[in-house]
Amino acid sequence: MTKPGMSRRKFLIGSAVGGASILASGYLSFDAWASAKNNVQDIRVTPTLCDGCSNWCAINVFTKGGRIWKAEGIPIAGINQGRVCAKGHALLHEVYNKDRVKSPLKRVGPDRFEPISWEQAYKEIGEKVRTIKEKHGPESLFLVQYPEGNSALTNRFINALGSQNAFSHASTCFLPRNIGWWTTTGYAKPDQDIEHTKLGLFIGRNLGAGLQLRQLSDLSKAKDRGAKFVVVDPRFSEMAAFADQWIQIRPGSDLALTLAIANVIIAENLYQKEFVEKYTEGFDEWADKVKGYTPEWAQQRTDVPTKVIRKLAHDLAEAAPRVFAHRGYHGAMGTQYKNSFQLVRTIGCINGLLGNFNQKGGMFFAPKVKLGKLDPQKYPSPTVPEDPMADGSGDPEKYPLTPVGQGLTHAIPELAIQGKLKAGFVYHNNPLRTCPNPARVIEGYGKLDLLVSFDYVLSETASLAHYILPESYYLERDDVVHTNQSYQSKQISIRQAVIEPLYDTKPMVVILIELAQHLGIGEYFNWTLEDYNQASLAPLGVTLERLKKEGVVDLGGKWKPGEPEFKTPSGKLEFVSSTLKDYNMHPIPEWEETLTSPDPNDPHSFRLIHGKQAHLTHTRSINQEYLKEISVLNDMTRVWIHPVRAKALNIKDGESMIISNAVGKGRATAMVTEGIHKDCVFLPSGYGVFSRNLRTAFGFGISYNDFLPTYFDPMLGHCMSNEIIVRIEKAMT
Ligand SMILES: Nc1nc2c(c(=O)[nH]1)N[C@H]1C(S)=C(S)[C@@H](COP(=O)(O)OP(=O)(O)OC[C@H]3O[C@@H](n4cnc5c(=O)[nH]c(N)nc54)[C@H](O)[C@@H]3O)O[C@H]1N2
Ligand SMILES: Nc1nc2c(c(=O)[nH]1)N[C@H]1C(S)=C(S)[C@@H](COP(=O)(O)OP(=O)(O)OC[C@H]3O[C@@H](n4cnc5c(=O)[nH]c(N)nc54)[C@H](O)[C@@H]3O)O[C@H]1N2
Ligand code: SF4
Ligand SMILES: [Mo]
Repeated sequence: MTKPGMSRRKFLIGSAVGGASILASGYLSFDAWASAKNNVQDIRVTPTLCDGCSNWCAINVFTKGGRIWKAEGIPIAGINQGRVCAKGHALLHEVYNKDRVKSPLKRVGPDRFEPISWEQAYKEIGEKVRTIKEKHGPESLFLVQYPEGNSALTNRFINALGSQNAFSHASTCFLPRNIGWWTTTGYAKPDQDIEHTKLGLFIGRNLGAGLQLRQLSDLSKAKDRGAKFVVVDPRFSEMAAFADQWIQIRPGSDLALTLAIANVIIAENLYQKEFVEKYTEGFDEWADKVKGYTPEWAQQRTDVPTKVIRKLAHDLAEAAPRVFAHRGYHGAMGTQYKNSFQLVRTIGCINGLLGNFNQKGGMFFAPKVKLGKLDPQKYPSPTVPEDPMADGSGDPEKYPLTPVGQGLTHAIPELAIQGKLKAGFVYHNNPLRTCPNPARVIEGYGKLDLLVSFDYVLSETASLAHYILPESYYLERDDVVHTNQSYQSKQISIRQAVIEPLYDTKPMVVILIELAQHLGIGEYFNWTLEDYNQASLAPLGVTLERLKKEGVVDLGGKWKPGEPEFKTPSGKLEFVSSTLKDYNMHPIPEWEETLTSPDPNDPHSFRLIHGKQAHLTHTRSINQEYLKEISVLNDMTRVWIHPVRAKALNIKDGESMIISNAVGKGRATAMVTEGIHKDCVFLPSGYGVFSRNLRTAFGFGISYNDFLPTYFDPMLGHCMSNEIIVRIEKAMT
C-alpha cells in the first residue's frame, strides 16, 4: 500500500473527456525538475504503440539518458491523432514498477516462487505438456488471452499443439455486440462517421471513459459544427454530460426503447423507403412484429416518457441519413444482459431504417489492410483442428455462433473442474480477476495440472500459475506489424523496443519460438520475428526499416460514401436473420425480458451495474501509483446510489454500505446522486485487486465480479455481467 506521506501527490488531469495529460507536481523538487529539463543531452525518440488498452495508440516515446521520459501521440495515426490519455502517460512508468517479475519463475508453494532459467522452465513445461497430451489428449490444453497483435502467433502455437481451445475476453466484453452486428450486416464491427454526422445516438456507450481517442476528437469536431448527441444510460456518465440530451433509462430495458423507436419510425412512415427496398431483407415481417411495441408499452418497461421516445424517433428520422445509433462496446450492447444480443440486432435494424450505411455522417465499413503471410513452403502452418471448443463454441448443437478462437473464457473454471481442461497458457489476460465469481475461478484454475503465465507482474492469475515466463514490457519489446490504426484510411504501424529489457524477460514472439522447440512443434516456428514482419509487409510495398522509422505509414484508400455492401447470406441488411433462422434462434428482433430484476417491494434490493473510468484499464492499471492517486484524490471507488433509495436505507453521502448476495460481500462508500437510476447502484470497474503481489493496488476497492454468478446466456454463452441483484444496507461500524 502507498504510504500516507506519499499519497499527497497532486495531479492535474487535462481535458474534460478522457484526460489528455498528467502533470506530476511535487513528485520531483523544482530544482531537480529544472535541472532534468535542462539536461537535453542524450534525448532519443522512438515511435511505438502504447499497450495501455486495446486501442494501441501510436506514440513517440522519449528517453533521456537511457531512461523513459515521456510520450507524445503521433499526429498521423488515425486511432489517436496525436493524443495520449492519462493511462498512456502513467503506464510508461510501469516499466520501473517494483512489482515486476524479473526472471522466469517456478511456483514452489502457495504464492511462493523460485527464479529458474529459461532453459529449465522450457524443459519442464515441455515434459509436462507431453505427459498431459498423451494422457488426456491435445483437447485438454488451452490458451487464454486478450487477443492483440500477437494473437495470430499464439493461436498458431495452441493449434500446433493440436488444440482448438484459444479463448479470449470476448465472453466478458463484447460478444453479443459482434454477433448481433454480424448477423444483421455481415460485419462484426461497423464504424460510424462521427465527424460528419448531424445526430449521434449512444446507447450504453461512454466514450468519455471507455476511451477511444479518435472518436473523442471526432465528437468535439462534430459538436463545434453543430451536431447533436443523445445518450441513453441509467447513469449520468461523462458522455451524458457532454451530450445535448441524456435519457435516463431503467437498466436492462434498452431493447424496449429501441423497439418503440422502430415502431414510431415505421408507423409514421419516417423510414428511408428507397434504402429499405433496395438494401434490406424481411422488412414486412419485422414491421408486423414491431406494431405491438408502442411508446406506451415501452414507457412501462424503460421509465422513459412516451413523449421522449416519440421525439427521439422523429429527431433520428429527420437527421437521416446523416445520423447513427452507435455500434456499442461493453455497456448494454456487450456481455451485460440476457437481451443484449437482441438489442444489438434492433439497433442495427434502426440504422437500416435510417438508411445510413455507407453515407456521410452515418455508419460505414472501414477499409481493411491485408497483410502478407509467411511462405507456406518454407514455413509450414499447423493444421487448425476442426472440432468445436471444449465449451461448445462453434458446436452447432451448443453455441454455434460463438467463434472458435474466442469461446467463453468464463467457462474455463467449470471445464477444469469437470476434468476437460488440464493445462493452460495465459497471455495478457487475468481471468482470476476479470471473470465472474472469483471463488469458482480460483477453484477451477487451481485444479489444472499445469498453468503457465506470460505476465510481467504477479497478477491474481500469475500468482496461481506453476510457471511464469515473463514477457518484456511493451517499451522493451518488438511485436508484429499492426493494422488497426484508423477507420477512415488504411494504416499500418509497429511496436518496437524503446529501451533494452531491464530484466531477464523476453518478447512474446521469442518466448513462443523457443518454447515451441521444447514442445515438439518447432517446425511451425522456424522463422524469426523479422521474417514474419517482412512477410506481412511484402504485399504493401513498405519496408520494415521505413515502418520502424516512421512508426505509422498511411497507405491511403480512404473510405468514401457510396453504395453499401452487406455481407449477410442475402447480401442485404437482414431484419429477419437467415443465419439465426438456420439455427432455430429468434430471427426477428423482439422483446425479451432480462434474466433478473430487483424486488420492487424490498428497499434493500438493487441491480448492480458497472462501468469504466477514464484513467483506468480493467483491473491491470490500478497498481500504477499515479493512476491510483487519481482515484484516491478524487475518491473514485464510491458506489453511486439514488437519494430516494439511500434515504429509505438511512444511508448518507460518504457513508459506508455493505453490498452482498449469494456470491459475495463487500463494503463501499456511498455516492448519493440523482445521476443514477433508482433501480440500480453503479460500481466503477477498475478495482478490487486481490493479488498481494500487486502491492499498490491490493485491497483497494471492490469488483462487480465479486457478486456475479457464473452465467451462460442461452444463445451465445456470454457472462451477462449486469444480471446481478444485490442487497444494500448501511454499514453499522
Ligand atoms: N473486474 C473487472 N472485470 C472485467 C472488466 C473490468 O473492467 N473489471 N472488464 C471486462 C472487459 S470489458 C474486458 S475487455 C476484460 C479484460 O480482461 P483482461 O484482459 O483479463 O483484463 P486486464 O485487467 O487488462 O488484464 C490484463 C493482464 O495482462 C497483464 N499485462 C499487462 N501488460 C502486459 C504485457 O505487456 N505483457 C503481458 N504478457 N501481460 C501484460 C496484466 O498484468 C494483467 O494481468 O475484462 C472484463 N472483466
Ligand atoms: N479508460 C478505459 N478505456 C477503455 C477501456 C478501459 O478499461 N478503460 N477498455 C476498453 C474496452 S476493452 C472496452 S470493452 C470499452 C468499454 O467501453 P463502454 O462500453 O463505453 O464502457 P462501459 O463503461 O462498460 O459501459 C458504458 C456505459 O454503459 C452504461 N450502462 C450500464 N447498464 C446499462 C443499460 O442497461 N443501458 C444503458 N443504456 N447503459 C447502461 C454504464 O453506466 C456506462 O456508462 O472501453 C475501451 N476503452
Ligand atoms: S487510449 Fe490511452 S491507454 Fe489506450 S492505447 Fe491509447 S494512449 Fe494507451
Ligand atoms: Mo472490453
